[in-house]
Amino acid sequence: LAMEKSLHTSLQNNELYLHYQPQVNQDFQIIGAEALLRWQHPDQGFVPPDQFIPLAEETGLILPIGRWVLEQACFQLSRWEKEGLCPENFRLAVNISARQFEHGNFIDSLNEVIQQTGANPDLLELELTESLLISSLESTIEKMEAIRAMGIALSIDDFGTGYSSLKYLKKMPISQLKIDKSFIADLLTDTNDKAITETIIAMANHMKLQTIAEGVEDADVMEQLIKLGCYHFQGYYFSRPVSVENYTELLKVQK
Ligand code: G
Ligand code: G
Ligand code: MN
Ligand code: NA
Repeated sequence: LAMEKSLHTSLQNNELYLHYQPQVNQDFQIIGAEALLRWQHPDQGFVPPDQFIPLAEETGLILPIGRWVLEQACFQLSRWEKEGLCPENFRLAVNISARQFEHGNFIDSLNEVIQQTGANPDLLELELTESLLISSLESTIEKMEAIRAMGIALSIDDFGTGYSSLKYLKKMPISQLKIDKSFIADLLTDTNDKAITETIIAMANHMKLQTIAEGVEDADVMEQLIKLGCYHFQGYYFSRPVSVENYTELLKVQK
């Protein structure tokens, strides 16, 4: 309960901030980033997101917090583009929780943030989890189409760990599947993980969906993914999530 109370005031007290983890192609060029929320608690220090995000979802605080994340990320995206730092086909990915997506105001809120920040929607991507794919199919697809019509891309996060039905996937205006790191960790040694990863990539390629592998921690895994037909990567092998200053520096170095 104390945690809930302090999460409630974390926004006003400027305790939340974003880190950015690079996403790269097979030439190690930065093609994007995932924005990842961080909380520096005044007494408890750093609180990991897998502790406070579920709490934010349960309490509904994910609505104001998620809005703030979207604003921050879009402001930053707008700055990077103005400074000419975004490489071609750059995308900034923002995590959206099911509760946020399903809220009646989500599309309006997204439009407001785009207007307010001057972010280019063509450079923005939303990461959705499979949990929302099981709620009302019709309204989910309608919302997804409205988002796509704005130019924003949609990616399915942690793909393969949730309840996704392939029937739903077929009908959804998705641009990318993000292969969950639990399949990537033992890709070279676990034949089941390899089979699953290979199948996801093959299916995505047939459906003209992009794939990105997360949790890539070494060169051998990257090489195996390339053999399987996945050319976009995120993971500690390339970079941990870093501060906005450090990420901006990486973009400058690449120019
Ligand atoms: O960085 P990592 O420990 O960084 O993040 C843990 C989990 O927290 C990730 O799986 C991610 O889905 C979730 N997460 C991180 N930032 C956000 C955010 O801004 N919004 C939501 N809804 N989830 C986030
Ligand atoms: O939203 P999502 O679950 O995709 O968030 C990505 C999570 O994965 C974050 O917690 C991030 O810190 C973490 N992460 C990113 N790269 C790696 C990696 O190479 N290995 C591991 N174990 N975790 C990673
Ligand atoms: Mn994610
Ligand atoms: Na994930």
